[in-house]
Amino acid sequence: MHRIPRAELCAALGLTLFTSAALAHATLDRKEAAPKATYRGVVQINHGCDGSPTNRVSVTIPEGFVGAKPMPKPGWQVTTARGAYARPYPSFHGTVSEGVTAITWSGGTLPDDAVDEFTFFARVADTFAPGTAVYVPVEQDCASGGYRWSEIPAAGQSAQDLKSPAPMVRIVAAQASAAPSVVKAGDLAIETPWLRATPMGATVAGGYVRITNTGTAPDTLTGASIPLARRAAVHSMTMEGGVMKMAPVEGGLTIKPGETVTLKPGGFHLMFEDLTAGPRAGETVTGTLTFARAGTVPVAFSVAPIGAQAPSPAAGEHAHH
Ligand SMILES: [Cu+2]
Repeated sequence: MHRIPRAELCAALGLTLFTSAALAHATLDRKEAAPKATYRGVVQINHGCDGSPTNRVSVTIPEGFVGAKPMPKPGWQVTTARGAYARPYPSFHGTVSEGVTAITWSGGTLPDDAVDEFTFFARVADTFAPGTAVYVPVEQDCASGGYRWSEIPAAGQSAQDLKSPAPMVRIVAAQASAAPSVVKAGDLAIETPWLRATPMGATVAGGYVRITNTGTAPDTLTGASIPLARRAAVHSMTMEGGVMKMAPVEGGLTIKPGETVTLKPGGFHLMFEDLTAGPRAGETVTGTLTFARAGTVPVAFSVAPIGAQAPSPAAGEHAHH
């Protein structure tokens, strides 16, 4: 087999094809994170160590990424290190002052000529200014050799100039400004559209939303769309002989004047079918709702974790106890 020395391959790709080291090295799949939202950190390991397979990946959780949790990975043991944060952060239940500071996956084997992903979730604190670059150092150890992806570019320097750059994620503006919580469409007020993240391999996803009819004529929700799904339908869910059954709502779901209809788990819902990819917690998925009178309305669905019974709190909507 023709072999290109790995370091040269990285350099060639980095210089000729990519504005950043997108394919080489250790990278983050999601390069933007919003304050007060869940960030899904997907560390991609793109090669081994000069032919040697990777068998340990350790990720340092940056300050301000709160309540980090690893995603278990078949064939790998996961361990976490905990420590004090530099300052306390608000959480759903008061404040948190310590948590997971590093996550290590070990004991697996990732061949040099394959790629794999190591995933964690964390909540992004509201202490970051938009535009801030946050670095996520990664240690990669192979059967023979290893890398420390921990270099941070100095002012005016490009990550491309570094031999072992730390993966970087850019803080963007809080989601609240990007996706208003109430969308007005004619006489309808559409609130908190959300999806539930799906397990690997799932072919359907549930969608939920609250719709209020402020007008004097009824309207009917007849359909919906997201780019991840080929089809969608409005479903009802009913208990029949102790078994939950769902069925398409013939003709769509009518919202009478003055009425608020809430689509939620266990009740009416949007069923997105033939998924081409699963919605992932923390993402925002743009889509549409279609009504008989109000027409097709663009909406942004937030994605809550698998099995969630309610949408993740949006910015400024912390629960009070
Ligand atoms: Cu359904």
